[in-house]
Amino acid sequence: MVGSELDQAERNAREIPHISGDLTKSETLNRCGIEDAKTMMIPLENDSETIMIALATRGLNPGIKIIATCEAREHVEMMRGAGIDHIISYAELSGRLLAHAVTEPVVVDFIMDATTSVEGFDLKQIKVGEKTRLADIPLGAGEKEIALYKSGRFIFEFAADITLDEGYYLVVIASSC
Ligand SMILES: [Ca+2]
Repeated sequence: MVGSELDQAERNAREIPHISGDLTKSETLNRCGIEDAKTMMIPLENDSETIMIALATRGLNPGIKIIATCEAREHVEMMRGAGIDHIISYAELSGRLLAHAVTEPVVVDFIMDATTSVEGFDLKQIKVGEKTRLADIPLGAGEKEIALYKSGRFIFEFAADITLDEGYYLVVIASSC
């Protein structure tokens, strides 16, 4: 993780390797070993800065996975063009939540809870590394699989004794209550 505004204490607490610095400077990108990195997260509020950093990052590491936030919906396509793999659009997200809040406020509460690990329940993913029976994948106390995912599709109907090939993911809900 790299960023000038990341909460250092939180990063330390979670033991996530991190470097602080100006992302628009190649010195920072080099210092964080961008050429060997697997993932780049760009949580900036300035879309043009995000695009600049993504282009610089992609140039230094063609195989890296880039995740970024997007402030303006009309920049999403541009960000895709800049090689950003996963774009989180606040405008799109808040628009959807607002629309849902009118008719389905419980669903909005569910999404809000799911997106913060501080309280309530949590959602997590488990990657299936090799052919495994679903029943043999160990889950913690209070954890339950709610969906399977493969090749861009979620599967909600599946047998408890299904055998999963490599490439599947489990979406797991973790609740302490
Ligand atoms: Ca939560």
